[in-house]
Amino acid sequence: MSKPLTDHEKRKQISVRGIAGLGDVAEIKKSFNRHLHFTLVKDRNVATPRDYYFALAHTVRDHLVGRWIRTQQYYYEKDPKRIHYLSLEFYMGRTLQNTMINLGLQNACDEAIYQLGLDLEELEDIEEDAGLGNGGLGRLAACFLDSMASLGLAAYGYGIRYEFGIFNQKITNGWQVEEADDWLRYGNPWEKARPEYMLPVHFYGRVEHTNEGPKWVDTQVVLAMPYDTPVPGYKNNTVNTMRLWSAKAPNDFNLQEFNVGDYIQAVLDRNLAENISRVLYPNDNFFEGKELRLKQEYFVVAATLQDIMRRFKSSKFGCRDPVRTSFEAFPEKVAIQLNDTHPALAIPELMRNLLDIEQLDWEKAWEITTKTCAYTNHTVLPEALERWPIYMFEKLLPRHLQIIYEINQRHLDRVAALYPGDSDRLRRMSLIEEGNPKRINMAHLCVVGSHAVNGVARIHSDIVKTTVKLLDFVNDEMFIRDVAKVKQVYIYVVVFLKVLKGIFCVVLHCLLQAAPGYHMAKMIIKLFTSVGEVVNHDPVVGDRLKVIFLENYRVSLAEKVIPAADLSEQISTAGTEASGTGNMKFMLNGALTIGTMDGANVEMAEEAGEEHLFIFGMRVEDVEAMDKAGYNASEYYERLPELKQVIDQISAGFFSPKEPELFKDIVNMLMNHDRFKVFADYEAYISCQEKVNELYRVKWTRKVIRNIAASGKFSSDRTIAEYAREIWGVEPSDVKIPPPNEPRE
Ligand code: D6G
Repeated sequence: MSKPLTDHEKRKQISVRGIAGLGDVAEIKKSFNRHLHFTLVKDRNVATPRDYYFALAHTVRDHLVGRWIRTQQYYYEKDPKRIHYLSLEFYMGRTLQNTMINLGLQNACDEAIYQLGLDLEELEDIEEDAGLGNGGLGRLAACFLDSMASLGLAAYGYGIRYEFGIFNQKITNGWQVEEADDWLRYGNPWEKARPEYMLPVHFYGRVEHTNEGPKWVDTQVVLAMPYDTPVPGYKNNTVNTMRLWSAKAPNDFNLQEFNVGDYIQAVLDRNLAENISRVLYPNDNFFEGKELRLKQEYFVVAATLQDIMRRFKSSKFGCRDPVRTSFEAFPEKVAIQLNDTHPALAIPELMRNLLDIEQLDWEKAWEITTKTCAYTNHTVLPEALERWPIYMFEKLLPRHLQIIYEINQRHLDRVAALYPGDSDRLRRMSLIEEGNPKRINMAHLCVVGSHAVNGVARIHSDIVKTTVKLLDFVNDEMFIRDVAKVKQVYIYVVVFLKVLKGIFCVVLHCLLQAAPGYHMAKMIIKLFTSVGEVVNHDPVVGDRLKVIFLENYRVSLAEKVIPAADLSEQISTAGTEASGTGNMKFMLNGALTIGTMDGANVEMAEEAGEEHLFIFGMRVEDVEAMDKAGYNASEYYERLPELKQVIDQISAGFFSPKEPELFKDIVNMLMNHDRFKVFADYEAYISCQEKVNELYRVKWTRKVIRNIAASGKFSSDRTIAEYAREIWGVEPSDVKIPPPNEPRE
């Protein structure tokens, strides 16, 4: 019997990475050893695996630097329209492998590391995930940065450099326990701190009315320190920048009039200011309404807009002549894309800059603002919509509140002129919601302040247009006369560059990460693991069926799980999932989908043919009809003996014998107030699963091939090309960056 191949040999055989030049290999080895010595200050006797990872990361990073500097120089020379993607989340995952692939270095690194007696995959596994996101919204932002660079767009990602990203999930006795994600503990070789570009961000204070107009005074200042991460395109020499802001207290923080003499306390209090960028809120699709979160949202927006305006002013089209400041060309040179309402304050902040600092009149400032900003809506679930209490703005952002009031007044004047006497319409369309407390509806602010609004899947765009309160704006021709606001720009999916593994396993798509404190989600995880305990120890099925909860789901785990999956469960009640992102990733990687006609499943079925997916359950119209007629869970419980048995078992403690009442909240929710109406889809789901069973291994692989072949639409490159043309008005690859070391034009 021949010796099994090592991982390195297998990778060489697959040879998907091309042939490494000997010169490249020798250069990488040399650079690796140099970094181990000079950067890590270690020799091979004492170096740890992490030292080797860092030495390799620095080696690969060196290959980015020339291209990065050159790309940025080109942007100043050619002055293309710059695209700014503002997001409170960038779920980047790991960087090393992606960088090697995009620079065409993977084969050479693999060989060099092998010759050094080390293993590339082992080193790759040491890298911490940059977990600066909760899920789909943050991963979307990460994929978009990738695609914008690959398509040669002059793009920037702007966000927050959270010191702690999404928590690490541990499962203890079947329960979720959160641990802090100290991802920067060992340093981050991919980022470059830029203290020289630090900017002030103001909070609190009051508005003073002067002869030159309103002035925001007596504010507290926090500094925003940028950290730049390179974003390489795929083999095109483009390296864009993701700029993440970190909060720093000014050196005189708390040392002025209030704290004279209490130097130690003042230094300790610096933490209060620096807490702004301390931690990512682990809320996916949920609005918590905390003041610290509002500070985060303004912090990123205020720093980013100063940066954008500084670049515009230094551009050819901007205002190099400080006397004849012209912002006419601003929307032709600057696009700002708002990833959900989280950075919505960009709208009043741009207005404030143009009105109070640049001294433009309202009409001009408003025209520039709306032509510059575009908004992507991510959900129609009411609990996720950001509605900030007015009192928080009064205290934290008093000038912005005035501007929002003015935007609202002008907006309602237009509505009133169009629909005289329709006070109910005025109430519905207002940016300010009456009530106790009064609130600002950030989605309304975004729709009114943007030239384009899109959902993340076609069905979602349609739902945003037709059922949400936003309907009032977007269906009104008068309000969309400038630009067609709602466009059907669909979501993306990242192509994970992983070879399909020949493993056949059914991954139960229940990779939940419950936000801490979110009681029901935690209970569901506990139920899941409890069912696993019973099933996995069952004498009959225990060896044939395993229920496994994959702990700490994250980008790097998804890269392994998704290509290994056979069946992808996308089973949201129709109309509730905006798009989904896992659905497309599974499809691209050869899993078949069992799902409802919801989110991107609709377009997946359209591309592959509905017969090649396993579609079941209510359609949006059925759900709407049921909403009108009323949903009664007991009807299904009484009519379907199998369902009744499942619920009775959960209620009676079959899965929690020591604590029979443990899951009573879940049962109560399902029986009495389940707004997702899951029992209504139960029967269809079970019979569809039977179809899945019949087909498994018979005509399965043929369907897999059809699905993969039909999945091209769900590449983020396709989505970004559409955003570029339809929202930002730019052509992909307008700017071509020459290879490094080539003489400049
Ligand atoms: C990145 C790359 C670096 C560049 C810097 C500032 O760190 O080469 O000089 O960004 O770029 P601007 O923010 O001035 O465009």
